[in-house]
Amino acid sequence: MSEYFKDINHIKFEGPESENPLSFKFYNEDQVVLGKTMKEHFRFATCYWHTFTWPGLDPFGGPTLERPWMQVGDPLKMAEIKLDAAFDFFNKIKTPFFCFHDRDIAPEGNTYKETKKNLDHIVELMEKKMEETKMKLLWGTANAFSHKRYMSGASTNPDPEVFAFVATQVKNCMDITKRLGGENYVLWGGREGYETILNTNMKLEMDNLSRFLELVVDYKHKIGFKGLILLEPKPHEPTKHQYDFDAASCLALIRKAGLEKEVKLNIEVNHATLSGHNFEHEIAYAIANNALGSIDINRGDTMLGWDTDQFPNNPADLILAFYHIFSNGGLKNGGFNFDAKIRRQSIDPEDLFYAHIGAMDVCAKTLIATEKLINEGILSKHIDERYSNWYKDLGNFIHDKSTNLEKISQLVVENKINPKPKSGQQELLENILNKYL
Ligand SMILES: [Mn+2]
Repeated sequence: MSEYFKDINHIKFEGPESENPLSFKFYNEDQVVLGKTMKEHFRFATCYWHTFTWPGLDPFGGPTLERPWMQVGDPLKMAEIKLDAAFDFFNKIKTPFFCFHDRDIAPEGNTYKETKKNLDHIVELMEKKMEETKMKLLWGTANAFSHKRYMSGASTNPDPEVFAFVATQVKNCMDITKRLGGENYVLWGGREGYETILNTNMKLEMDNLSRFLELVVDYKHKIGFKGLILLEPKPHEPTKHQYDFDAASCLALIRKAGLEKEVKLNIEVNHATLSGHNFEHEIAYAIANNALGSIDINRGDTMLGWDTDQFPNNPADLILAFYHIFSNGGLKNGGFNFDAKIRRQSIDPEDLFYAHIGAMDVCAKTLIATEKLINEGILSKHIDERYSNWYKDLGNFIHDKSTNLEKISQLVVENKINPKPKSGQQELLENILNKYL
């Protein structure tokens, strides 16, 4: 047990009537919903970066979070204290998984060799902690955006030495992820984009990104890593034009590399909203293209134009995405990772617990509503009916490969086809959805 969280006990399900703020009101890990327990459906993960590494900075202010492992001292010793606190937290909050970037868990050294030595040291301790706590790794990833060497991109950098450096970093992080039994490996581009076309060879940068994906998939097979490789869409931030803007742009990159069977997507709520879509759009788009891998669950703020990464707190923001996820069989290798951070004024150890408890409860509440929505089948009935003519004569005729534009035109003239507009009934459906919330 860590010193930092010593006053907090294991969080238990106590039901909606409980007055204990350090208990689950709706998340009951053993409760069966849609044929599986909540624990099996969500495969919740706590993230290492926001929860243990982020010091409370904003663009105008310095650190507000004075964690013991953020004090001045030997960086490796600090990483050990952080590891202790992180595993104590995982164990008490009961997310069965966690996720990390290589730089979250161990400090960067002066040389690559030194960095690797630091990482190996922490990974060895982490392996023991995982064994003790039965905690599992949902995915690992490499931080290829914080260091200044990546200011002009990682695999899309104009300098091939940076490409080689990030390739080495990712190779090492894939090795670690495999060693720790990680279930997936995530590539978040970070700075895979550009600021101005004035100094950018876009074709070469995109070719290099494609080459990078190829190398990563090739290495995955070489080491026998069984998990999925996931690409995480994010628009803007940090670069003005990101090549991995949204699910559609990521799929274009994946298809360019011919890797649609190998690389899937890690969809994040706040990245979806920043791209001008909503969460359900990105989820439905990924599902329609057989590309949904995993989820970073959080929320943005409609009044702030940046990635605020707040914890989810409203079932209405989640239910349509959940409806699509769970009516399509749910996540398999993936999980719900809390890529979310507390506000910088939430400086107490308890605040980290309140944030995760609230988010897990909101997800549980939404899942229960989603079960009803799926089982009562009202939405699916409306959609089936709206598209039903596609499964009849004309729809079959259009899809028949021997049909061509001439034959279609002929049919329209001969049968005097004259389509009549039909209501989309959006307001009716919004009212129906409201009943479940
Ligand atoms: Mn994310």
